[in-house]
Amino acid sequence: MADYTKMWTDLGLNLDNHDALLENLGGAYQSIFMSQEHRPEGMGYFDFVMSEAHGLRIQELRDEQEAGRKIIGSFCVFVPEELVLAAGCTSVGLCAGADFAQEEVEKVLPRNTCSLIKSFFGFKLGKVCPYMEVSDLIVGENTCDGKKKSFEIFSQMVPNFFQMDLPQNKAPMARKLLKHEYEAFIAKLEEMTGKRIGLEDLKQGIATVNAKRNALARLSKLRTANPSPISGLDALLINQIAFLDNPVRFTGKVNALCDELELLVKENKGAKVENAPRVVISGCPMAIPNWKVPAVIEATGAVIVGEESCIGERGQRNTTDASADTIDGLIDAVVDRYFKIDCAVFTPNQERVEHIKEMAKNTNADGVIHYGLQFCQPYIMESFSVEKTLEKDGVSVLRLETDYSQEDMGQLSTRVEAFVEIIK
Ligand code: BJ8
Repeated sequence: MADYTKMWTDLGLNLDNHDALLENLGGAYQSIFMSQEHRPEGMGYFDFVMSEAHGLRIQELRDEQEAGRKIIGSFCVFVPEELVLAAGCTSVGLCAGADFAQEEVEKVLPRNTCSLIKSFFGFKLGKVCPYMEVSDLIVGENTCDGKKKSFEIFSQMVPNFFQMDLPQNKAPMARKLLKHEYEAFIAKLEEMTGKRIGLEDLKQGIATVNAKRNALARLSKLRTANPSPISGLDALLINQIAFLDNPVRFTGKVNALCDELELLVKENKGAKVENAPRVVISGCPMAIPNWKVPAVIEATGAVIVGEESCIGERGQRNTTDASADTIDGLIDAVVDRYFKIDCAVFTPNQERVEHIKEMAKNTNADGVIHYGLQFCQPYIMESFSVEKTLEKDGVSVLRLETDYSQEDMGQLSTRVEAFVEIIK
């Protein structure tokens, strides 16, 4: 990586903390990703993006800012990238997947807060996240109690914050609320840019995001092959990078990788041996660099064939209908697409269990591992009915509850190994 010290200093990062984070991240990446065998050549691009995630990509975002674009940071797949792009802005994901500055965090948040929330607070307090610092606007959402209450505190730590309310059920009134909130978000974006979003802008925003989702759907489909042509770790990495990279370039690279994977499938070549135990992971999102559980699973020789997660299928499935010829019609189409997301903050949420069943069937999975972050009530509570429903259908389920620390690695490995033994 080139020397980005000046850029990081200008962004207000704490250089010592930041160096420590990059060193840890680099070490974890080498041992988890680069040690894998049979990686497709197309992963080279994604390795490069990761190596430059705090360098070249941030430089690109700053160049975009100089050219007049605004950078919009967010923490949830309910914040529509289509609208951000239509406003001539760029969207970046801010969820973090590692513990940082935990002592400082526990001065402002209760200890029994999920790791995902503690992590983005730690990245802010430790001044180590260039994406947060480069963002012109940060969007928080009212989803789980942890997020909505912690955003009350977080919003005081950043210069420009926008709170989006979100429904908690799928009733017609709830859809109206979602539309209202998306219109308020559009108004905020227009106020920031000083420009009205036009019909063609919105059509283009939808087309760009649809193309990205279609490429990721193509990748998901290729993983249904036996042997799967790509490891679950690499597929997760691509889904994580989807929140950071330029969407058009990213789509091109995912499609190029899929071309290569199609050839591997034809040649019966896989990331793991044929008939390796196949697992679907379901539950809380896994943000960079949260690779702990997938690494434990694939170290057993099993292959992860799908992620029922917002960094994965739940966040990326379904495209937006771009056929309307009015702005209001297109906003309705955006609302319809997002209203289908079956996050566990919704109640009732039977659709999610049905989706997990469907994914397990379509990917020929031998079992489902439910991943819940400690203190995440929505997903951990829902994991009981997921387990019950799937097991009634003959699908084995392992429920894991963990955090971002490495302390439970031994226990996790033992439980996962035992589960893989059962399903193989
Ligand atoms: S749409 S999953 S991205 S809210 S792990 S912070 S739920 S206590 S992240 Fe999410 Fe949007 Fe839903 Fe998806 Fe709360 Fe649970 Fe923590 Fe979580």
